[in-house]
Amino acid sequence: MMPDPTSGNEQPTKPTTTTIRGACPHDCPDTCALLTTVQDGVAIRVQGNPDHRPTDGALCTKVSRYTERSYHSERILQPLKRIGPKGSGQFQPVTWDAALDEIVTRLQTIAARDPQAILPYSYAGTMGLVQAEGMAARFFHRLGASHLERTICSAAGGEGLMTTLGAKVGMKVEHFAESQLILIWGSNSIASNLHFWRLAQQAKRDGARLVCIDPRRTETADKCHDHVALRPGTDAALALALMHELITHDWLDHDYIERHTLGWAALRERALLWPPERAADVCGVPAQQIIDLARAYGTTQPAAIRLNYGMQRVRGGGNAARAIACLPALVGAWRHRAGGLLLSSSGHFPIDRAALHRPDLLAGRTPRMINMSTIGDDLLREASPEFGPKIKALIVYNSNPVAVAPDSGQVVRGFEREDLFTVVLEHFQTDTADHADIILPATTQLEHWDIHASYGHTDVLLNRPAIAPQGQARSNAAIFRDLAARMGFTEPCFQDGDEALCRIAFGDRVDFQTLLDQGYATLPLPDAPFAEGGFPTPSGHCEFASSRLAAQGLDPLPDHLPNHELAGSQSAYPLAMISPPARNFLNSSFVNVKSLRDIEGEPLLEMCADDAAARSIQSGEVVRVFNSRGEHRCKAKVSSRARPGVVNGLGIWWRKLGLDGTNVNQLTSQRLTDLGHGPVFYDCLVEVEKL
Ligand SMILES: Nc1nc2c(c(=O)[nH]1)N[C@H]1C(S)=C(S)[C@@H](COP(=O)(O)OP(=O)(O)OC[C@H]3O[C@@H](n4cnc5c(=O)[nH]c(N)nc54)[C@H](O)[C@@H]3O)O[C@H]1N2
Ligand SMILES: Nc1nc2c(c(=O)[nH]1)N[C@H]1C(S)=C(S)[C@@H](COP(=O)(O)OP(=O)(O)OC[C@H]3O[C@@H](n4cnc5c(=O)[nH]c(N)nc54)[C@H](O)[C@@H]3O)O[C@H]1N2
Ligand SMILES: [Mo]
Repeated sequence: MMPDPTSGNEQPTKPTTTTIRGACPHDCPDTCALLTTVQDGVAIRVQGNPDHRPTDGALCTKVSRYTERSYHSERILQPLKRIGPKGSGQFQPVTWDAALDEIVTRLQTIAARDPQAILPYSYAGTMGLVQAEGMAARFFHRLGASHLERTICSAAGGEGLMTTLGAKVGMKVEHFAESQLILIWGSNSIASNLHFWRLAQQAKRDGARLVCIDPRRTETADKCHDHVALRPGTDAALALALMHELITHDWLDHDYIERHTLGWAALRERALLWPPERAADVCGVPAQQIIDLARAYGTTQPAAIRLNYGMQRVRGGGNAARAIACLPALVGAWRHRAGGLLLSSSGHFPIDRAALHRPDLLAGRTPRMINMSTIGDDLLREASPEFGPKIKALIVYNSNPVAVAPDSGQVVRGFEREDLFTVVLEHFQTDTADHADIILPATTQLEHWDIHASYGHTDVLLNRPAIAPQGQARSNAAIFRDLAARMGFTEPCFQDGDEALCRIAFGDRVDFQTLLDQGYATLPLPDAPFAEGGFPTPSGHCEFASSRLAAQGLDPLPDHLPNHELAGSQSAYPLAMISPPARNFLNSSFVNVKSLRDIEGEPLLEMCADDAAARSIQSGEVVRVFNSRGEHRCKAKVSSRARPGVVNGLGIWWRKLGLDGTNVNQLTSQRLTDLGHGPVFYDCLVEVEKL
């Protein structure tokens, strides 16, 4: 649907030129407001909206190239049907009717025996509430398909935060500009949270101290005053040692602790087990650095923590987030609007999920849950009473699991199953699409309606289509509407159009006219949400000790849980590998945009000089990175960005663009985190050798 030219959204600059307000769809905390310039029906430029405060007129390099992605010569513009073996990438065009008919016939046959043999697989290719699960959830609920447990990104940290603070809420991002001390913890903000970084720089200019806590010396670490280069998976030990120092020096806000926290005596006892020397051993950093950091945190106000998900992709990720989330209450940082912590702001948004997703269509059924982070094993599982039916059909949208899910050797074996019917809704022929039986062409953000919450700021954004759908592309919501009609689902909710779904997402909790008029709407929220306590936990306090966890037989207090795969002199795989995001990619999106791929170059493994020398490896040489799960070949880069004992393989490359048709996930494991059933991408031991 094209925008209504009478709506007032367009500002004609030349007779044929319009500017359309939209939202960046990508999985990033910044959720930018976009202005797309359209000339004669062609989008010629995408810019950040200067009126939208969090965006402030600036976009990252990737998204400023969004037109290059949308008009890419390799866009899938018509439905395709597989003609070669699975994974070969050989397809031929078919009509929409033929594609949809085949899908419906296959799904109906499978559903007649047990609809739970059908599994949706989706994540955050678009974060839009409509093109993500808007119509899809309705479709799969009505069908009675298996539920997907969407854990792949933030489940452990999210669960940790919810346990301690009560919800995925925290500081307003704009107030970081006024902080005097900012801990940038598990976040390469310059790469993955650029608009926060601008605020941190403003604080720095006004005298704030910036501390980066990250195993990798990132470009963000380069620009902070201090860098704590701890071993992956040791953040809880660091947080407990910080508490130890706060306690022994009495840098505590006793009044805040007394009135607004729960479980202080027990936490105090736990923290006193963690003198800095003990944590220094575990974290692999000097004890003095921990002592200095504690002094800074204990004696500077306002002090703010920008926590990000990089620290929770390890066995103890949930506990680490819990421990860190205790810190602001101990020093009373929440009293100030520029103090406290932000991991995610997503819990602030009043999304009407019942109206949007219509769980009532389940009609009392409770389908089994399949964890997206163990898709490799689960695709290969036979039917059993515990597991339920074998997975017979997979509908993938907004995700590229063959590249991004852990243990990809196993994932590929699953996707190669000849008896698995796989449909992939995509823009491009990704590693996952290569394994489809049918590929359906999806619209991009320039071509469809959507509405967005954010996990980094607190504004709702509306995305209007700027151009007509390219080729025969249809929006995800339209595709699920078409499928529903052919399946014979007659409930009126399957008639809702994309714009109507935008209105349903928040109902009257957000003023839709404001969204139409300015493209965004700011949620009315207090500046310092917990200045007077009032945490959204069951007790209303910041819960150092959690009775909910105790009731599940878990430790009520946060603790340091060592990695599943802990480096030790006896291990055949002595190096810890982390695989954080590359700056110019967004997970595996944009890897095929040539101008961005040219900046990133090729898949590389960063190693420190000592680890490289011990293996006679020099920069530019091809290495074999391996463990018991598989091997991945790429070039080595000897770099001070890697700390001793840790190698960094920046992600997430398309497998087919790698030297040997693999990427880093060939090495990662399907084990899960302590809380939230999340993946442990950065809890992964490897060995490296020269080829
Ligand atoms: N350019 C770009 N931006 C992105 C993404 C992208 O792929 N590219 N991904 C998006 C996604 S999906 C998400 S979830 C968000 C957040 O994305 P995150 O994946 O959290 O991304 P980063 O902010 O880069 O944080 C990862 C940082 O954590 C560090 N790290 C790894 N292990 C540990 C550890 O054990 N402890 C600590 N303290 N640090 C550790 C890594 O070295 C890295 O610098 O960003 C989004 N933004
Ligand atoms: N080794 C390692 N692996 C990781 C991570 C890591 O740090 N290290 N990070 C993990 C994290 S945090 C995340 S969030 C996941 C991300 O994993 P995914 O959510 O799978 O993200 P992408 O790889 O960006 O794939 C999204 C796909 O959706 C498609 N897409 C975008 N918009 C639309 C649309 O409107 N319609 C349709 N049909 N398709 C669309 C894009 O073309 C793209 O191929 O990866 C995880 N994997
Ligand atoms: Mo993510």
